[in-house]
Formats: sequence, structure tokens, C-alpha cells
Amino acid sequence: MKIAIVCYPTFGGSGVVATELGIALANRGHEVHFVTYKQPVRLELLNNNIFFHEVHVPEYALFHYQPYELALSSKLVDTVRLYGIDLLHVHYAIPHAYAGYMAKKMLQEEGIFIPMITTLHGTDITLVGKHPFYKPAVTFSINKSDIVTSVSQNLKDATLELFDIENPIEVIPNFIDVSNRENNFTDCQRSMMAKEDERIITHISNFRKVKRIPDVIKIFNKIQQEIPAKLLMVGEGPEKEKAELLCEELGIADKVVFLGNSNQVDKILCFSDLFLLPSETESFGLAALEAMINKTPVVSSNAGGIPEVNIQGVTGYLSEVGNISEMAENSLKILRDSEILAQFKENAVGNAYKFDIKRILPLYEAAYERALQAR
Ligand code: GMT
Repeated sequence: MKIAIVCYPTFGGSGVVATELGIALANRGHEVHFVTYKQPVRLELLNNNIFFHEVHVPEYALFHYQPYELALSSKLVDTVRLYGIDLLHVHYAIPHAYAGYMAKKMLQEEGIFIPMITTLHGTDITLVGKHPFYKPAVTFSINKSDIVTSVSQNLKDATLELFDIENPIEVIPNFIDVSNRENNFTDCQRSMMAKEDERIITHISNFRKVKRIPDVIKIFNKIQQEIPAKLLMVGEGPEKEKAELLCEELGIADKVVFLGNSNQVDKILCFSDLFLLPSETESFGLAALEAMINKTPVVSSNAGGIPEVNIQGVTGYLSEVGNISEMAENSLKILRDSEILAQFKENAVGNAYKFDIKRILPLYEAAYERALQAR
């Protein structure tokens, strides 16, 4: 198949899911065309089956907001015409499903019928999409998609609750490539980051409000009062400066390392003992899954789809959003005893195997087949 993937080219989240999916599809022999405003962060272009088409939005002084949707739908039309694309797969409804639908309608005018699959990722529904300013357009573009998928059962339920959806929504969970994982551990440079007796706790995100960054710091503060520990903060975003100040205020700045954005999360997670994810809401929590495949248990909130990934008392622990004391106690339950920690690490990696890309990829391929047949 020739598939055009529309996504955000960012670190983490939906951009990573779309990129890893595209790479896996290309390795299966499909021709994959990424259409977005920048080369996706994890995209390896040295593959005969992978193409990247950059969407340019020329600045024009009249526009207070530059019309990205217009440029994207035009680029999609050109890409479909030029490369004979069979279907569009758009990740994150806003504004991708809207632009995809416009492209589809333009192509229909010239007798080209192209199905569109929309994958809902989370904030496109729970935070941004439900806002009254966007809701009618988001509802419309979901209903106009030929196939709609969501990355967790919880996100599907939230979508049906918040919008008037006429289409069935298929749950296709996020995934991870479990192959060649042991190599990562042979080259694991723990001593670079912490002393022998220190536990390493990690948080990775885009440092937005929804991630509850102050909770991460406060949980860590309680942990380090009990046992020697280091906190690695990976990512960039609007809450980062406040987090740095909070560390100063609490007198723990020397124990917290802000690493910025990283393309090497596996290298960081391989020496991590615990991953913290106290988010306000989280449709899936891909970062938690990435932690688990790297043998890192997770202490998280029980928000959104996280319980579909992190299993209470097995791969880690879950608490009500904002229950910092319980999250700290649970962290200590895992970290204090090396044997218990080893057990949680094994459980975490075992659970991550359920999300092996080899199991998930056929679900997307089947959805594509259905969309093509219904054309
Ligand atoms: O919040 C993020 O980390 C980014 C955001 C995105 O859209 O890129 O992530 C959402 O999609 C991810 C991939 O499907 C999910 O794993 C995240 O849970 C989800 N974020 C939220 O729901 C807040």
C-alpha cells in the first residue's frame, strides 16, 4: 500500500507513535509518505520505502494566524496525485483530520477516491478538542473519517461521552518494538548519572501543565528524604523553569538533573529504577510503556488510560491525581528493597511485551484494508 501519514514531528507522544508506525509499515514493504511541517524527530530516512514531504506555510503580514490547514491539505492533494497514494492516516485530530477531509473532497472532484483513517491520541479530545471553539469542527472531521481509531479504551469512552460520534471507534493501543532490547542493557552507563548506592528516578514529558511537574518534584523530595536518590528530568516545555525554581526552594537542586529533550530515552531508561507519571490526564502514557520495556517500574496517577498500561502492584502503583504522599510511599515500597525492585522490573518488562508492535501492526493493516474495500 502507499500510505500518507500526517502527524506532528515532535518528541514523544503522537508524533513518535506515527513515526514508529510508519517505519514499521515501511519495513513490511509499504510505501510511507510523511507529510508534516518538519522532519519527524525519530524518522530514519535511509529506507527505500520512506518519503518525507514538508508542508511550507509562507508568512503573509495580513494573516494574524498563518493558515496551516490550507497548506497541509494542498500538500496532501499534491502528494496523492504525484505518488498515487492509496490512503491517508492522520494522527491527532486537530487540525489533521479536518485538513485530510478537505484534501479528500478536493481529490474526489477529479475522480480520485482516497479513504482517511484518523487516530485519536488524547489531548485532541480531552483538552483541546472539547473546547467549544473547536468542538463542531472536531466532531465533523471525526464523523467524516472512514475509520477512527483511539489509542486506549479510556480515550474511546471519553470521545463518545464528549462528542456526538456517528462512527464506530476501534481501540488500537500504542505499541513498542521489543526486539533487540538486551543490547541496550549491555551498554548501560549508570555510573555516569548516579553513585552506586543511589536510586535513579526518571520523568520524561513535554513539561506541560497536564503532566503535573511540581508533583514529580514533590514526590521525589519525599523519596530522597528516606533513601539516596537522583531525579532525571527529560524534556522541554512551559513548566520547566518553575520546576527548576521549585528544586532550588526545596534545596534539592543538586539531586535533580534537567537533561532537556533527548533522542536517547532508551539509554536513560536503561539505568532508571523508577518512572514517575503523576499526570492530570493521559490517554495512554507512551512514556510509561517506554519505561517498562527498559525494565523500569512506574508510579503514576490513575488518570485516563494509564491503568490500561500500568498494573497496580505488578508493574508499579497508581494513585488518585495529586496524592503526592501515597505516590512517594509507593515509590519507596518499590525502591527500598533490591529484591522487590528486581521483581517489579521483571514484571514491567513482561507487561510491555503485550504491546509488541508485531501484535499491533496487523491491526492497523487490517483497518487500512477495510478502508480500501469500503472505497
Ligand atoms: O501529552 C503528551 O505527551 C503529548 C500527546 C500528543 O498528542 O502527542 O500525547 C498523547 O498521545 C500519546 C500517544 O498516543 C499518549 O501516549 C499520551 O498519553 C497522550 N497525552 C495525553 O493524553 C495528555
